[in-house]
Amino acid sequence: MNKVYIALGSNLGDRQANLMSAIIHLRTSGVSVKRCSSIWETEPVGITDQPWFFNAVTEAETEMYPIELLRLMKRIEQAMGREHIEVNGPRIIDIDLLFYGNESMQSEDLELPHPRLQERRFVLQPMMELAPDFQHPVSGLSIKELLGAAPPLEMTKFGP
Ligand code: PH2
Ligand code: MG
Ligand code: MG
Repeated sequence: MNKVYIALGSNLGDRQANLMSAIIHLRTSGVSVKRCSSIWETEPVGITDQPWFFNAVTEAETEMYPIELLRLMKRIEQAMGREHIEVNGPRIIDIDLLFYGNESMQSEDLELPHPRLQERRFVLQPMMELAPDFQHPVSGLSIKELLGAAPPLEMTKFGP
């Protein structure tokens, strides 16, 4: 089994239901989701003129190869009705592979670890709840250290 960290984001429709639905899709397709972070409501990064996001990170196990997992994640996005109108624009659901064990790879379709995670407090903060000491396989820095160095972002924990 391979341990993976998957980031979820939504800023259209019922954002909480969309995150839950993505987890159910993963679970029924060979991805054993073990633990989930809190949901965080986060200021949009990049295109700032769009609704705030709900973001969460899950820890999961799978027998799938990275590229199979990526294709599954894209299929789930499609099945949930995601439309690609604008790069980094509003979306019902975004499912991103952050880490696949300690794998590091670069292909046309997939880069591991996720190339922009160090800049993104909206993935580092939720992952901090699950695995603060997990080390980035290339830089060797822990999630805690990466979070300490990440640019500031408005975000609050959603729910109790
Ligand atoms: N995803 C992006 C771009 N900007 N901002 C926030 N707060 N959360 C996201 O999930 C997000 C983003 C591209 O995938
Ligand atoms: Mg993304
Ligand atoms: Mg994506």
